[in-house]
Amino acid sequence: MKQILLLNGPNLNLLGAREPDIYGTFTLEDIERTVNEVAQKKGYNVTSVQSNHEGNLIDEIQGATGKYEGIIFNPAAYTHTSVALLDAILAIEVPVIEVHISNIHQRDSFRRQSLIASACVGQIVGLGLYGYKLATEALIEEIIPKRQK
Ligand code: CA2
Repeated sequence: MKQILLLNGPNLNLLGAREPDIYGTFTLEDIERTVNEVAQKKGYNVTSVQSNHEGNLIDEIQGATGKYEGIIFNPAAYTHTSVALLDAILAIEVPVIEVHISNIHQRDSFRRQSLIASACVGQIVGLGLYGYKLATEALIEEIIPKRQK
């Protein structure tokens, strides 16, 4: 079966426990289940990785070539700081969709900039859990098939 990588960055393992006004009440497990359900119905398998460590995220991205057809990525706070993640995405051919639960453009000024956005095929913000669902559909229905033409 074709494979997709769902990659979540630092502190997203705390979802559901704190800051529900910003991030909602769903958990990381809910995200992983949702992405899995959508992907499985369309014939894709999902590998889910959450890490609090920048280097682990980079290792996952570097290892994606030949393994995954696409990546759904919420780099959390590293979105706003990591040139290393940008470089890792630029180094692979695998399409990456950037997802944020909150609308980063409505928040603190330092959250308005994404250092990885220019290397991603698209960005979904502010739609909570639904954003992950949309990213899964977009990858499978639109992005991956177009690349294979
Ligand atoms: O909106 C998003 O998805 C973010 O990527 C979430 C990051 C934040 O640094 C980005 O600016 C936007 C933070 C994730 C932390 O998640 C928590 C969840 C519950 C309790 C504490 C943190």
